[in-house]
Amino acid sequence: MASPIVDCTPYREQLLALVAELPDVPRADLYGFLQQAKELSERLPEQLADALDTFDADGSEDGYLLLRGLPVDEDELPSTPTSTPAPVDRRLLVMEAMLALTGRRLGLHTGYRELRSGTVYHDVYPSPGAHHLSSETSETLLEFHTEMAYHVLQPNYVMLACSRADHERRAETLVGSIRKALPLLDEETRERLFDRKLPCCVDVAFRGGVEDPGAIAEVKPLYGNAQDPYLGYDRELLAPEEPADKEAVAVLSKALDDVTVGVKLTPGDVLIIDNFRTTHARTPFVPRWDGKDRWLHRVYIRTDRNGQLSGGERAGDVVTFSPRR
Ligand SMILES: O=C(O)CCC(=O)C(=O)O
Ligand SMILES: [Fe+2]
Repeated sequence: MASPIVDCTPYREQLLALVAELPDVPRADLYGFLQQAKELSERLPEQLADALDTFDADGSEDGYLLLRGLPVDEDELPSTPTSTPAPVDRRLLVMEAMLALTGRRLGLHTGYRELRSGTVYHDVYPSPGAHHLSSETSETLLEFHTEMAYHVLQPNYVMLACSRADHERRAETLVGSIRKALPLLDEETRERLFDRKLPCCVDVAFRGGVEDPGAIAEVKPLYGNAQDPYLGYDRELLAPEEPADKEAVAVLSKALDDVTVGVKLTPGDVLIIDNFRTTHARTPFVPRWDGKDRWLHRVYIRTDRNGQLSGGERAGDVVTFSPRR
């Protein structure tokens, strides 16, 4: 089985040369920036390009690809942010450039209007008193979720780039892959969950200011090809009602736990999560609020897999919420 880890240390110089051709202030003209990244993504080191193309075409057992040893800002890295979104004039960080170059090889960077003011690049950093469903949590487990499984324009990939790890290097990003979990499911569970719409709540950003709108979406835990299905699984938001559905979701949940793999992101890593075949989580860690806390950069990528694009879209587009039903 192919390793999910691609050692990128041999490509550092070549990648830095591509970074130098990107605009220095990405948010000043994000469309232009991502267009330039698309052109440069044709010149990625061949083995890296092949790994991305293969992952995009076939996915993998693990459901993720980890690019390790990429170039990173070392001395000049600013303090970990304490607010979002980033200032429009913030200079390009090397890890953001990696998300541009490798992400454009895969598809279209997409912003979500209701999330983080519709920005495309998100800083992921701990924040005191974060909502328990938020990526800004730290000392509590961020539970398993398929990113925006309830959104019609659900991203195909979640990409996380690491500029700083947590001080103690404890935080693990967990990935549970349906290709690994499926063999653990009995026939009855598979049949129950396949193509079955279950009530699903949505993240706070998509609640339209209503504290608890309830399960306003419907999500199929398994769908697509019954032999090699897609997964929609959110431990907090999925809200099955019928006893047989609850039971089947519990079996799926256990299987995902049994196959979970943890990745400790370190500076120079880009983690590409196949958001149609996995669910992911993050284990607790202890922030110090000293400007050097854990700092990731996140983008969402859409591709035409499963009809996520209808034609004419551009990288950098911002889409509005429609719940899956
Ligand atoms: O912090 C992490 O490792 C993952 C957080 C997360 O789920 C996300 O940003 O989508
Ligand atoms: Fe996430």
